[in-house]
Amino acid sequence: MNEALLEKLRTQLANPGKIGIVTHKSPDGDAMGSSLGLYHLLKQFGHKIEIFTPNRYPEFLAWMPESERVVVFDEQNSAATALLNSCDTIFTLDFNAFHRAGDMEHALKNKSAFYVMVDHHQMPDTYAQITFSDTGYASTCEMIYDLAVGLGWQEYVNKDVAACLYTGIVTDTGSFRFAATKPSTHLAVAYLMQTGIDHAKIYSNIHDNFSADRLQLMGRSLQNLKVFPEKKTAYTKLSQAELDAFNYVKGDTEGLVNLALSIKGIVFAAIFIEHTDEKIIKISFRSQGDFDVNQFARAHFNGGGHINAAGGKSNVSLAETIQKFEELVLNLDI
Ligand SMILES: [Mn+2]
Repeated sequence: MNEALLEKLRTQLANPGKIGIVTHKSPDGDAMGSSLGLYHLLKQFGHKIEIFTPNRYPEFLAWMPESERVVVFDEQNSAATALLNSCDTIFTLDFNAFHRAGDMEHALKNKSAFYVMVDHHQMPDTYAQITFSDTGYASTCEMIYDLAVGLGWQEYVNKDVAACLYTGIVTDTGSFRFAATKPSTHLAVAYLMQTGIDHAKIYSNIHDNFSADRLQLMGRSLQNLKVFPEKKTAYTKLSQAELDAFNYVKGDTEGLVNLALSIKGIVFAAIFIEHTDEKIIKISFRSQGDFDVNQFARAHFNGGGHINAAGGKSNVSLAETIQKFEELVLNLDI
C-alpha cells in the first residue's frame, strides 16, 4: 500500500464524517465482504456510514453481520439518492468505473464527494481522489485488510470485520486455489481466523445452500458440455427453456463455468447462457495459466475482466454465438 495515499486517507478520515460505501451491481462475496468489512472497521471511529448496493445482494450473503442495514438502491431510488447525497466521503469497492454501478451510475456521476476507490480490476477510471488499484490482489477484501494494517488499525480488525473480509477472500480466490492467491493472502487469513471467526460455518453459509433445482440445472449444463481436447477448451450452454425447466433464479448458474476447467488438460472454459427477456447471451470465460480471457472477451464478445476470469455478451442467437465461438476456438493457438 502506497504510504502517501495512506496518509491522504488517514487525513480524510481523521474526524468523524458521513461516509458512503458503494458496491458494484450484482454484488458478490468480495463486494459485500469488503463493504461490510470496511463498515465494521470504520464505525469504531464514530463515522456515520451508509452502505449501498445498486441492486439486491444474493441470499447466501444475508447472514453477514448487519447486512440488513445495506441500502438497496433500485428498491428505494429517491430515498437512496438523498442518503448518498448526504455523504462527504464515498468509497467505491471492488469496481473501478461508475458504469459498473448499474442504476447508481447517474447518482454517482452527479455527486461530488471525496471518492476513494479500492479495487483489483484492470484499467481503473480516474474519478477518485484516492485510488487504491492493484490487479495483483486476489480480492478487494484482502486490500481492505492491508489498508487497515497500513493505517495502523490492525487491532480494530475484530470478529465482524474478519468474518466479512474472510468471505470475500474465500469467494474471490475460489477457496484459495486461484493463481492470484499469495502467501500474503494466507497471512491475512491467519490474522482474520485468530479473531475467532467460525470459518467452517462461513464456508458452509457460502457453499451449502443449493436448491435441488440448481443441482439439476448443473447436471444439465454438464450434459451440454462440449470438449475440444486438441484446443484444451471446453464449453457448455444453457438455453432459456432449460433455465425455465429448472425454475432458474439469479445466481443458479454461478460457478458452472469452473466445472469445465476441472477436466484434465483443459485450460480454457466458457459457458453461454440465453436470457430471452434481455435479448442477450451472457457469457463467462475462465482459464488457467497464460491464456488471457480478458483479451479474448474484449476482442470478440463485448466484455472483459481479468486474465483468468472474464465476462462477455452477444446480441445474436445462442446457436450463432456458439458457432462464432467454435470458429474462434478452432483457430486458437493454445
Ligand atoms: Mn473482487
